[in-house]
Amino acid sequence: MPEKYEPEHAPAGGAPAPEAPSGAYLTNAQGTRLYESDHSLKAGPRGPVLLQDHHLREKITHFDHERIPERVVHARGAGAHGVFRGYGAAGEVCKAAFLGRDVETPVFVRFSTVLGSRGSADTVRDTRGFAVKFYTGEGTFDLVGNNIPVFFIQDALKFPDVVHAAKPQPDREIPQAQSAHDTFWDFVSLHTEATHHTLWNMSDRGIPRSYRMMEGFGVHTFRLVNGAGETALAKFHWKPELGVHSLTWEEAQMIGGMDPDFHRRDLFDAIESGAFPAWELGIQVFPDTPGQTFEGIDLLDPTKIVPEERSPVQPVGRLVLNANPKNFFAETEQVAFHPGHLVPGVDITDDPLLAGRLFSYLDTQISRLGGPNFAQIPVNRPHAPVNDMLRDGMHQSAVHTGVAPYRPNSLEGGCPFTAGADSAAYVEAPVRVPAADKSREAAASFRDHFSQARLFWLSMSPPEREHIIAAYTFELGKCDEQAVKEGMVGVLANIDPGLCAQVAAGLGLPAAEPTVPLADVTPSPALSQVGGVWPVAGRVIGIVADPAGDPGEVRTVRRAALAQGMLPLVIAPTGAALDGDGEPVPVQRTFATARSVEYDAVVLAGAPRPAADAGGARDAKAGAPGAPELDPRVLLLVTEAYRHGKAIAGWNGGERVLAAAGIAADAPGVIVGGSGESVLDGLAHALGGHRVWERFPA
Ligand code: HDE
Repeated sequence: MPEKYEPEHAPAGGAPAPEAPSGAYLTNAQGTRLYESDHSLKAGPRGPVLLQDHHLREKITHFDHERIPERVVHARGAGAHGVFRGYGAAGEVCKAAFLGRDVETPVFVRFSTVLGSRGSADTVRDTRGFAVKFYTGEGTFDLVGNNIPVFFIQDALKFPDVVHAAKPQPDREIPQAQSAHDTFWDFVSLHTEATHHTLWNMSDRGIPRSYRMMEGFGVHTFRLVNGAGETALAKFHWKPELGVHSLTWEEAQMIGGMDPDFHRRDLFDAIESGAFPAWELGIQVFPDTPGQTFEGIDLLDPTKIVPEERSPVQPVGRLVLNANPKNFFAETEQVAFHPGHLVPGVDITDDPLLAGRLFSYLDTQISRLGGPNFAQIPVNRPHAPVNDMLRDGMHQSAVHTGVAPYRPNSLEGGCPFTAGADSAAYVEAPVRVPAADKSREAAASFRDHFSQARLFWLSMSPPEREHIIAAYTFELGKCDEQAVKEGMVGVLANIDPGLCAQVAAGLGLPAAEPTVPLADVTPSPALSQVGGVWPVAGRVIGIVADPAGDPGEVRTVRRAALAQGMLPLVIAPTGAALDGDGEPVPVQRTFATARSVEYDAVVLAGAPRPAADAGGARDAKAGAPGAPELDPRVLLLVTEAYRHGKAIAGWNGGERVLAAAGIAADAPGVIVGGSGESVLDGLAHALGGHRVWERFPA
């Protein structure tokens, strides 16, 4: 009989692992029931604790070992389960079964920041990880990508350098989770292949509004193989159905203080409330020519994109995240991705960055997850049957049978057998390796570090450019070393002299002259986030209610929001439900807990006066001479929302708040008067553009 290890699969939706505790009674780890778990075993109530208390020792010892090393990068993350459904549109270029028409594949996705520790804030300016584990019938496929389509470096050998430079400085371990410090800018100003990625970081892409509203990219060019064995080169893209949307820098900073878990909470709450985030998977396909270039763009260079206008992204399937993890540690923390987890139909290229990753991810799991058997952890178990000859090792949980975990063997009748390409074996594409002398050098095309940064800059709309200038000015302004700032100003001149001049002015430095000819590039409108119209389902709407007003109006607008799939949160002075005729309206936020940055749009369904009681604005006694007519926290909320370009509606008295905040009733993205339903329709219209861009630059 062949030896067989049949893993028990964690079904989609994250069913508990078979080992998860169950039963009515508390037991110790050996299953022995406990009669008491609040007091150590002592020699009398005031006597010494006895060493023989196994329950005490077991509980404390296990607790002492509850932590595992955090990921060296991407330590902070959030995960979710979902389903991927293929469209059957990729068959001509890729034989992978999971891309087949209506084939459904369970997935686990982990989003992350890169630089911060496990407990760091979500809304920092950083690249975001976008890692997807497809549990396909042909084995597990991991697409371990980012929300930025290019990378800082072209060669894996430089990865420790860029990470050491970007992580907190080694002497004082600050700053946490951000690049705004000398060592990062020192490195990227000298290592100019980072210019393109750094520009994306300084753009709005570096501060996403939500994991639900990010694009994802495989970054490297992959090689696809079809049923006839023909190959094509391809880049993977994830397109969010809600569109790409970002925070403003002020919002990001405010949220970092008021809700450091903002993105994690946003993802969890959206899934919990049934607003399932969804993406379309697409591929850009290029002929697999020996040069591995497309219209002059080197496809092996991970600092380069191929503009979508020159090679359209072809949709091949849809991902929906529909279940939250049951246990963060078991699933999100222990999930182990690897770019080398490939399935038949998807192969690698000679991108030197990818080569290093193929080594790194296996290696890192061994130290992080404590040994080589991490594939047996429920979230990592393939859903395809496993029949390997890997044996023993730390944390081995399989009971292997048989005597011949080796090949060839006769004792097990030669089993198990290898498969062929016709029976779904993974067969590497027989690609010719170029004959060349060994050397430590990059291809000449890799030396172009600025043309695509310029392409990105020229593709931005005016408000997006303002944001980029502000981001560089802020980050470089946080550096202490003058030489670092000057060096970076020099780099910016090679992207665009206007960008350079404005950042230099903000730093109080002279602008620099370009040191390379400025590339003549055609902008790519697809890179801009401004101008689209997106669904409003799943967007968060703050509804400010006046308990002294008519709760019926609040109820109407809340229902209208729910009917459009939005996530309405009612904000009132206290948590007491709004009572009146009909069903009471639940209150989710109080004026003490609400802050404008949590909402994508605000509805003022009344004009609440300051409440001197019940946790209201105690310093603003209602009715006192000179006291404000409106609750100052509502004024703050609406002023911020306006400044951040959010849609705002006011009726049922809410117009008065707008007037008091100095916001004109006919300002762009402001909706006044009408019924609860019509107000909501107006709001949805303005919200569909993500922000009221006419209000920028502020
Ligand atoms: Fe990673 N990267 N990386 N990376 N990476 C890790 O693997 C590494 C790179 C990415 O949610 C680590 O399991 C090297 C590019 C994501 O668990 C580690 C190089 C891209 C995640 C590692 C790169 C990524 C990681 C840390 C240069 C986008 C989080 C923990 C050769 C295409 C996955 C771990 C998760 C995580 C190494 C470059 C994406 C150390 C050596 C390019 C999304 O193995």
